[in-house]
Amino acid sequence: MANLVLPPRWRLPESQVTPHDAWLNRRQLVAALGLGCVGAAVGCTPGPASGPVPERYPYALPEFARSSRYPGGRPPTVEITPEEAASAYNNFYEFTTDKAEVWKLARGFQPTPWAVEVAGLCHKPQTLDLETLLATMPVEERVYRFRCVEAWSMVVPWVGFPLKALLDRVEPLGSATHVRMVSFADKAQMPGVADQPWYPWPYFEALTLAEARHELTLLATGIYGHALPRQHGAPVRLVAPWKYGYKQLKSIVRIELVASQPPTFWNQLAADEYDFLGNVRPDIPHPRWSQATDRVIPTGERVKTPMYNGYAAQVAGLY
Ligand SMILES: Nc1nc2c(c(=O)[nH]1)N[C@H]1C(S)=C(S)[C@@H](COP(=O)(O)O)O[C@H]1N2
Ligand SMILES: [Mo]
Repeated sequence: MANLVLPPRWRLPESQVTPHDAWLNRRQLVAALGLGCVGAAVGCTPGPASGPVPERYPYALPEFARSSRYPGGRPPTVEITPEEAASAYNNFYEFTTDKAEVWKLARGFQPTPWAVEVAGLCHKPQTLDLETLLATMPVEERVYRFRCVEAWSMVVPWVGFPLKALLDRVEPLGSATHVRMVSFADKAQMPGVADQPWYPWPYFEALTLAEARHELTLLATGIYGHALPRQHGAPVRLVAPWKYGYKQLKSIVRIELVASQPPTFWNQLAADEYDFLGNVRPDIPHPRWSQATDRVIPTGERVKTPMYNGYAAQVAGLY
């Protein structure tokens, strides 16, 4: 993809970078480049044999998606969270509320075959299977800072496509104002759904149509240069990096254009703790803790949380 040009505005600010020689160690670099998967189109295994990186990814990204790196190379100085750390510290309540256990309990989840239904207020409602999405959507890599409302953060190399590309395809009606999205939920495959019946499954979230069409908003189908492991929301999940993690729902099965602000999972459960917008605002404390700083995974270092998680220049115009 030599002609793929990623505007530098997606790059993380200088304040979050480290000198080049302090970047990924070789083991992480091998994993990040997907070298552990060379030549294997289906059921490829990652480089590191030990640790919580799953033995097998649930599906393969097309070769072009796995190799669509930044032209001239990924920004070399960004300190990307080691994959072993990101894939072993997850929020995915459909499996468990224990972040360190999600990857283990997710092993029984079968994310293929998969289809996403795009419906509601649009001219061309349609259901797209995973293969069609991967083959026809403009998949690229984006390194984004990720911030959970619980005040921890990571830096993640997502592989995905702009949600706008999918919305353009169904041609929203002029009356559509919001995009409602729904996650998969199955008691048989997801022990957290079976064990926590008090939650209003399936998980549901929403963006305004303007947020959904924003250039930063992705549907991720991969991470670290390969398919999304189950614990990260295989095979397709939302990424909106200026918002808290709870907005970024996983394992999406339905996307619906609607004409008013719909209820959302955490906002419905506790509106005073999880507002609809879920924007990263270090100046607005959560009722039970400050949002001014966050804990970097896995080092535990405390850093100041930037306004809109570092994307103020891109999204301030939305608000
Ligand atoms: N379906 C679903 N999506 C979800 C969640 C969830 O419990 N279920 N948790 C959210 C929260 S709170 C966070 S912080 C992120 C975590 O994403 P990660 O585990 O891929 O880092 O997923 C979000 N998406
Ligand atoms: Mo979160």
